[in-house]
Amino acid sequence: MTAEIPNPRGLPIVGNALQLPVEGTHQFLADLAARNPGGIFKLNLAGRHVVFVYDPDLVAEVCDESRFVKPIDPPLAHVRDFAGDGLFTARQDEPVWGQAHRILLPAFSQRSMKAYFPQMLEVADKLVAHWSARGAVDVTDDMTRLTLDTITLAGFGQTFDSFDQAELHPFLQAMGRALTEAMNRTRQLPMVTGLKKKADAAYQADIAVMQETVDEVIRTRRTSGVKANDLLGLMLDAADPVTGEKLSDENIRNQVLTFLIAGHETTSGTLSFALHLLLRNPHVLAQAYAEVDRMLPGDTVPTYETIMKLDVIPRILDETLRLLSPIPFIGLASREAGTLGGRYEIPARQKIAVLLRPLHTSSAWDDPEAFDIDRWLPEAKAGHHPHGYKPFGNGERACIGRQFALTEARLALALILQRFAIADPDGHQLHIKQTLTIKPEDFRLRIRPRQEHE
Ligand code: MNH
Repeated sequence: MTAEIPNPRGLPIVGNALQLPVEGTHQFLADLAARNPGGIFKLNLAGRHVVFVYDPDLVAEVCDESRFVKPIDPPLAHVRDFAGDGLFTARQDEPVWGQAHRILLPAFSQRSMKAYFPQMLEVADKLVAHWSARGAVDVTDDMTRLTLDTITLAGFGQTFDSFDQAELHPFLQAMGRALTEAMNRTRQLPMVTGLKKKADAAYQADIAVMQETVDEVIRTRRTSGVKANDLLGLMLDAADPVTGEKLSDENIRNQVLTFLIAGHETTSGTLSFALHLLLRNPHVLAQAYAEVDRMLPGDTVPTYETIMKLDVIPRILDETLRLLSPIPFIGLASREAGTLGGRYEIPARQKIAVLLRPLHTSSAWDDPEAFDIDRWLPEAKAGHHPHGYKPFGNGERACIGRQFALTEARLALALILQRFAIADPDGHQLHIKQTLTIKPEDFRLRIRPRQEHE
């Protein structure tokens, strides 16, 4: 028996595209998911038919890499305007994806995380120093300073000194606008995009700003003569063990730009969301303080080993990534025609979007809306649906920076809680800003040094 995939009604030609709000697309899709409890629906977005899935059994099917592959469709096809054939936006059939993946993998081994730790600590200390001089802070901006400086220092051996600047780095402003434009273009008919000359001029200018930043990073390393084993060192010098080829200059530029974006944006969102959720869940915050006081009493300097032994803080991060995953969806496409769930017929090259929040709060979870870090205890984890949680994506195209992000985020949270009492006296209302990823907007926090008051 075959069945129709539920399809909320749209207008002719543009289909459902006009129903997609500019801001809050993730909320619109989450609302549709709530109204379609079967875990699947489809939309016609200006002629692109997309099937949205969030039932964990259906997600298990689309995560089968023999049947589905990551396509570079909008919005990623637009992100490719500036990230080119870097890892994130390379097509699966481009040989350079495999070459770069094999060349860069050693930069993300456990050994490398240990090697990056002093740099991660150096930047986290700057955040602490910055906060120590203040009573109120803009959380999302400072988390962005932290994560951007961490990837540039650990990955490329350079620093943007973001905590010394009142404004966020020009790279970030250009990136934010370019990502927003990439999302706008996803919602427009190509004809409309072609008519918007001013938007295109601004887009090209922002891309140029990002590329100049990247070229400067590469030039600085090349002229320094430094031979380092970090991310940039591997990009410049290492050969692919399989083909023996090195990355081209053009591809290195795309990789550096990719890592400058992918290497900070989502980690910054995760840390901001974690602080938001801790303030909403004081009993968990108390557990986190207790852990920090036990493992890092006084102003003990954290070591890599201590950070790896933390238990409460990592579970806070796991649970934050479940409820507020900074990447709202991952895109896939069917290799061949077939059926989903044994009853929904799909053609070859069908575009699929896995909606992460609806997946992460499906009925496969107990009390799905509760912020409960105990679901990440080893005994409880054994009962999870194997495809119910995908904050880092799937398969070969899953996040290469996962351990980097988690190590950096554990350290940052531990240091913040070691040093500061945090409060949001006005009860922060979560406003989410969406570009390609989501982050809290206007999230301000009251902080005071802990030692003096306790
Ligand atoms: Mn990351 C791919 C989530 C941190 C570098 N990342 C992905 C994907 C998700 C993701 C989801 C898959 C996207 C897709 O299927 O289209 N990443 C995260 C999250 C965090 C994160 C939630 C932080 C928390 N990512 C990082 C960090 C780095 C990084 C830190 C680099 C240091 N991520 C990447 C790269 C890819 C990627 C590179 C593309 C990998 C590939 O396709 O080969």
